[in-house]
Amino acid sequence: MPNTVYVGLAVTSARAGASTMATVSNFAVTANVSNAAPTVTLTSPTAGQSWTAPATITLAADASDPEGRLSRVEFYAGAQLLFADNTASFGYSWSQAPAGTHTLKARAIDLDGGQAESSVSVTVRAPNSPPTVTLTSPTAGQSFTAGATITLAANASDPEGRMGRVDFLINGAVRGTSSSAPYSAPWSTSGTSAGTYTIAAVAYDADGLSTRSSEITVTVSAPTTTPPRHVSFVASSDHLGNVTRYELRIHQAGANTSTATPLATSDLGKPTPDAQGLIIVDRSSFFTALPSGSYLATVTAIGPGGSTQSQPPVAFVR
Ligand SMILES: [Ca+2]
Ligand SMILES: [Ca+2]
Repeated sequence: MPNTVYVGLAVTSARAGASTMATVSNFAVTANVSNAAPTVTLTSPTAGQSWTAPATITLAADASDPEGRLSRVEFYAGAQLLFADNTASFGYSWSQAPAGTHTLKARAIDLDGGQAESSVSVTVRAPNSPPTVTLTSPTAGQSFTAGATITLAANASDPEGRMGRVDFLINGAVRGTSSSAPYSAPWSTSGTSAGTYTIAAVAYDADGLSTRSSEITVTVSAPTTTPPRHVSFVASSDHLGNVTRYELRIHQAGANTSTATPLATSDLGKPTPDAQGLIIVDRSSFFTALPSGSYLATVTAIGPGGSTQSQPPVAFVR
């Protein structure tokens, strides 16, 4: 409600000759003593938003005054005035925002001394650092037999405490992932070819940085089996009359031993059968020389009239 208040006394004077004429008048103004405060809402950022330093934070506010006498909107970080904007739309881009928790505030001020505030709390994190990682299992130079399950394990941590996951690489390819400490994953070597393998761990933090551990090498060897030593077979019924020698023939498992070409052969000669008609020949060096694998064995009796192969073939593993 407008009131008339006396706020001053104006005196003007004019020199006229030797005398001074003075005019005195009461000076009256009207002022709206029931000024309504402006309203303001900080629309950006939103409460709880976070950045990684150095951050650029966009501040924006909606503000108005019931009397339409808005003066400006001031933006603050804590007590620090960042910017005073006297033109809508009200905003400010705060660059190089330092790490820490900041109370960001918009203060609207009208031309009549009314004001209002709106604030949010946001976080600027320290610049991100990559995680650290050390492969703890297996250890360099360890040997395993194919079929064994090898435990892949690593110690990993992030300076910001924001670990993501650890990947385990075998020969550069991810073969296991662990997303929580203690970081480990099993590596089944069933079906793995014999040879050397490089192993490394890669730790990822939740903010996109990663670190690769140093690499180690382990050896995977073929399953160990004891090779056969002897060949034993029943002598041919033609042993005395028509057989000149016997031949041991080795085929890959699954081969047709009647038609396939043998992988290896060993001339057994013509040993003398025992009292039961059995012939036993030591061929340990021949079996030891075979590559690891699954095989079929037959013995063929050979003579001038032809040859006869033992049936059925005998399976063995080297
Ligand atoms: Ca006002
Ligand atoms: Ca980090």
